[in-house]
Amino acid sequence: GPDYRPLDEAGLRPYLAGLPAIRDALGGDPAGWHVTEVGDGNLNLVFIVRGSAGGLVVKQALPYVRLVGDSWPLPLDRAWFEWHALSEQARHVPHLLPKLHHFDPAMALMVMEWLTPHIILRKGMIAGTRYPRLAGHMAEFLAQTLFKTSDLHAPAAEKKAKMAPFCGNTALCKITEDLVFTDPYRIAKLNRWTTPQLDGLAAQFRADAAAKVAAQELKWAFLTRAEALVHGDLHTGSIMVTETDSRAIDPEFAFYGPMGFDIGALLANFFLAYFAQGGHATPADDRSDYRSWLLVQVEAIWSGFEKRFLELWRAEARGDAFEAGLFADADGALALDAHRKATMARLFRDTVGFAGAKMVRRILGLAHVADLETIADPDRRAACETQALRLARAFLVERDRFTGPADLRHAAETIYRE
Ligand code: SR1
Ligand code: MG
Repeated sequence: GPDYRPLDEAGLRPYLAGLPAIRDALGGDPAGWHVTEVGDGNLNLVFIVRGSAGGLVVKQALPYVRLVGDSWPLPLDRAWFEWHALSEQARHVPHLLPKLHHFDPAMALMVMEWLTPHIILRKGMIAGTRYPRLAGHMAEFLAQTLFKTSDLHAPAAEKKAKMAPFCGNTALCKITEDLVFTDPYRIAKLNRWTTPQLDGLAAQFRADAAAKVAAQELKWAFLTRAEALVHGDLHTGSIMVTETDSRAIDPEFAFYGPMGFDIGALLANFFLAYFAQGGHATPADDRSDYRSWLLVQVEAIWSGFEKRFLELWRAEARGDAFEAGLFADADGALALDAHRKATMARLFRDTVGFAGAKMVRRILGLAHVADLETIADPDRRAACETQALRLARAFLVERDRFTGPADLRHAAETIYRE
């Protein structure tokens, strides 16, 4: 719109000084505020602004994909989707999100809590840091946000009213539809992999009918199954952590989609980290303890999520799906509970499939992960990526044979050892 202009460090001071509550929160003379641009994601500007009274984060969307440049325009309204997703999630898990202070839709800009001393989880995981509360926090985040925005909890009219605007997040959904579910399985201009050692494997994926059918089946679920408000990009770069605190950030890809997409995205990044750890191993530290910790987290996230989701479903099912009155007798109650467990099993299979798709796209598609990219030796990196792609293919094509997180762990360990 005509009011939009991307801010730089100099432009941010007068802009923020014009917002009385923000000016007070920062404190002191705006000329003395310390401003740094810290965005290291693929799309946006992110500034940390510090004044005498405190610090804040300012995030502003750019009208193009930062990773690629202004040849790839991208709508600014993604800031609207991010703000509204954060606002909805904050109704359910405020303690697992940054606090929100200000939103300017014309500028595609929001002001949020500066999370400090938090770091991006992916960086902590590359360094081999353990986060004892993380799995519990993420299980709670997933269970609460997915259950409470679904037809199990929200009356149909309310859910539809909330969902309607998110149907407009088409540009960001299209990025996922192309980059996650389609491009890695065809010749595409944006595809890249970082060593010629992977040329053969990339060609195999392009010729792999079973993997392509699986990816398209998952894409169809992504396109059609409006189960809940999903974060839409819940990788380990979208989580900020300390040893005791975890916050999910950055839901600009949010829309009403299949629940397994978020859970799968998160678990995929743990498996990528697992194989990448092999590439970061040294003679003094083979990283086996940390690799094992990563797989324990996968089990804890799924198990914690499943337990909490079932608790919520049993205690807070106020939506129009599976109305409690229909199952008031003993037989009905038993049948409903059996169905709840079957639903979790179906959700687990979705999760495994989406995890596979998310792993493939981070190795053969446009946007990669630092866990693997920071392995300097191309032969070692290719070896780790090859292992990750083998597991990803099994997740895609054989997702029905994985019945619980222990199966995932076993499959990852088997491939790592081979
Ligand atoms: C063009 S955007 C590439 C990727 O960055 C974001 O984090 C999403 O994962 C998207 O697919
Ligand atoms: Mg992001």
